[in-house]
Amino acid sequence: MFRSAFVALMGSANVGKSTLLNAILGAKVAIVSKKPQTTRTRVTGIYTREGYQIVFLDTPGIHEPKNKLGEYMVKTAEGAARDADVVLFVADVKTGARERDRALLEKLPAGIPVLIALNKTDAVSEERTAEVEQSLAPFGHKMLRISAATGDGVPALVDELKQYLTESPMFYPADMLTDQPPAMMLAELIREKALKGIGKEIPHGIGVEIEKMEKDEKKGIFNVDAVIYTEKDSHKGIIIGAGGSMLKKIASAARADMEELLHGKVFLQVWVKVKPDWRNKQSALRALGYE
Ligand SMILES: Nc1nc2c(ncn2[C@@H]2O[C@H](COP(=O)(O)OP(=O)(O)OP(=O)(O)O)[C@@H](O)[C@H]2O)c(=O)[nH]1
Ligand SMILES: [Mg+2]
Repeated sequence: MFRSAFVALMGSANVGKSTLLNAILGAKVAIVSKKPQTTRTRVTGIYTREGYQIVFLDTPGIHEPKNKLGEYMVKTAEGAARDADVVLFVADVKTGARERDRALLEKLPAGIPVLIALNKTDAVSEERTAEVEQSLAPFGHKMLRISAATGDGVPALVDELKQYLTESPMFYPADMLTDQPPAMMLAELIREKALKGIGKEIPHGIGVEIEKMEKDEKKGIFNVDAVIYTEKDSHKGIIIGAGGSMLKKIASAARADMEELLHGKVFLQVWVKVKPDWRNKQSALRALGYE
C-alpha cells in the first residue's frame, strides 16, 4: 500500500518557505533571497521514501498585490491551499507574527488542517520564540520550532507531516525532486543571482526568459541563451553595470549553479532588455511562465 500527502507551504513573504523546502529535500529546488516576493509560482518539491511520498507546494509569500504579477502570485498561493491535504504555515520568529500572518491564518480554507512552523529560531533568543508561539496559540494549531537554515527541528517536522499520509497511487517517480521544467529552473537561477546582486526595488521588476537550451552532444556542453527583462532603461544600466561587470557577475554565478544542476559544462549568454510595465501585461506574464 502506497501513501501520499500534499502539503502547501504558506506564509508571508520572506519567512523562509523556500529555504525550508530545500532543507527538507536536501537539494536546491526553489530559489531563495533576502528580498521579499522571491517565489513567484507554485514550486513543487517531492519527498519520496519507502512506501510514501510527501508533495510540497511552495508558494509565493502573501502580500498586497501592486500589479498583475502580484495578483497572479497571491492567487497561486491561495490555490495551493485548496489543493493540499494540510497547510504548513511558516512564521518568522525574527520579525514576529504580524497582522498579515494573523489575517492569513484566518483566511485559510475551512476544514484543512494547519501546522505552524516557527522558523529562524537560530536567529533569536528562546524567549523571543516563546513570545511568538504564545501570540499564535489562540489559533489552536500545533506548532513546531525549526531553523530551516541550520536544519534544527526539520526532521521532526517531516515526521509530524506523516500523519496526513493517505492511501494513494504514486503521483511522481521516486527519483523526481520537482516538476519544474529545466528551462524554468535555469531562469530562476539567473533571477536569484540578480536578486542577490541588485539593491532595493529593481529586483521585483526583473523577469528571466530562457530562449535557448541545447546540448551540444559532440562537445558535451549545454548552450543556454537567456534574457533578463527589466521595466526601465535605468534599471537595464544597473543590471549591466560598469563595463558589464554586474551582468558578468550574475551570469557567472548562475552558470556555476546550472552546471551543478545539469551535471555538465554550460555556455551561458545573457542579454538585458527593457519591457516597460511587463508585470501588467498578460502576454509578457505568459511568456515568463506566470500564468
Ligand atoms: N537566520 C535564518 N534565516 C533564514 C532561515 N530560513 C530562511 N532564512 C533567510 O530568510 C530569507 C528569506 O528566505 P526564503 O526562503 O527566500 O523565504 P520565502 O518565505 O520563500 O520568501 P518569498 O518567496 O519571498 O515568499 C533568506 O535570506 C534566507 O536565507 C532560518 O532558519 N534562519
Ligand atoms: Mg520563496
